Amino acid sequence: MNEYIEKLKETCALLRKETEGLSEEATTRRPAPDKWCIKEIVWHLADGEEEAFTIRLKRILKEDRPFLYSVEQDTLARERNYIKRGLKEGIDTFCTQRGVNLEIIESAKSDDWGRMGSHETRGVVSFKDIVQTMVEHDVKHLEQIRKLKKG
Ligand code: NI
Repeated sequence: MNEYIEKLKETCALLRKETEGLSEEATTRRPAPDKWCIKEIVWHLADGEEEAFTIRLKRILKEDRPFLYSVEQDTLARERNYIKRGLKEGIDTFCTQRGVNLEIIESAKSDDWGRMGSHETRGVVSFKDIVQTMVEHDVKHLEQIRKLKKG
């Protein structure tokens, strides 16, 4: 579990590093009309950190097997016009909310890691599963950003 926490702590700095010095054009270029640009990925991470992960972590700790809703991420990216938002603001928002989530995760007792919820699309998930999903989600989107930079 500690290795998950270490991974989750690294993402904020990696996000800053990977996007440092990129032009507006580079951060708003979609590889295909229906694919996200770097700015949309960053804001997806920022909003998802709270709207998906904070909510799930808190509810699974507090409630008895809560039903956890999935988030319509593509819809949100368009509706909220992520591409028009600030990149730095998105990273700052992500980093702040990651701090909140790390506090929740680090203050959870070892028994809490086995608490269960029922996710709308994934089925039965534990607190640990959610944390692992966060780690994998970071890795996936950081990789996506690296690929987009190469063009
Ligand atoms: Ni995602």
